[in-house]
Amino acid sequence: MPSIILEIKNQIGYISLNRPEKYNAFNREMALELQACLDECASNEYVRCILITGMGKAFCAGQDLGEVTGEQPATFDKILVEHYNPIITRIRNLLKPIVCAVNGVAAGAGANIALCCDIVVAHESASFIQAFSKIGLIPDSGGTYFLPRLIGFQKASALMMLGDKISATEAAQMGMIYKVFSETEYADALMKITTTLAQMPTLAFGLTKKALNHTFENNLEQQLQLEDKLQYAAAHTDDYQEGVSAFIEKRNPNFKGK
Ligand code: LHQ
Repeated sequence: MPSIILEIKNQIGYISLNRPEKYNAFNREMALELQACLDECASNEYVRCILITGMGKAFCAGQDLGEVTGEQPATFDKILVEHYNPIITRIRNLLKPIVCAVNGVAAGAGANIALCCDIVVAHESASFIQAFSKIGLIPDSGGTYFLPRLIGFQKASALMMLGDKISATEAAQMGMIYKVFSETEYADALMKITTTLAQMPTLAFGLTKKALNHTFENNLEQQLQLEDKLQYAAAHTDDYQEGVSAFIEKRNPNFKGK
């Protein structure tokens, strides 16, 4: 079985982390496969929304610790530079909406890969652990970038040092994730979110991601200039024409993602 499953249907790329017996912990093969699947979703014009989730009970337990403790452990340098950093930059630079559905525990790099996605939702049984301190490491995979920006410096700092297990409900309450769904709501909610996104103006989403990717570095003037440039691009899409026409004609828009 592949350690990552990619299924494309109804204009949605479904990416499933698939090492359930290891709680979907990442080894090198799996990290490279995830990068390849993200590339496929980026270049495949049919795909207009991506959903990342985990098979089995867990979402992802981060690095497969067996891989870093064996006879020929992968070097740390290689792991960040070749495995996790390219995953995070791909997710942020992929100009389509990426939903992460956290189905169970998300620990270490697994938590931080989830947190860099555009919309993070969770099953009520999910949890988030900055597990790094428990094994003497620092948070990586963008954790020190995204978590303080999501929940504030103080809470991020505490979670990173204490390695507390945060429930999905707490995560939603502190702004770490978008929403948590009960077992009965979960499947329908995922379907609704992804189907809606896949029918919306895809190019405008890509431009929105570009704007959001710079929001924490730019000053107001720079961000206003960036919005101006990106809005100009959005205004030259077919979907903008369609959106305005549909409004004037009092009908639902039929966006094509072009
Ligand atoms: C695992 C793992 C795992 C292998 C569960 N590996 N098997 C970057 C730079 C370089 C090196 C290191 O890493 C990084 C990035 C990182 O991600 S560092 C953080 C690495 N991850 C962790 O430290 C988390 C380790 N796992 C846990 O703390 C627990 O397993 C959690 C809290 C995720 C789940 O706890 P439980 O629900 O009690 O499940 P469990 O511990 O019984 O695990 C279930 C199975 O999954 C078990 O296998 P077994 O054969 O005994 O049933 C675990 O060995 C396996 N597993 N995480 N990371």
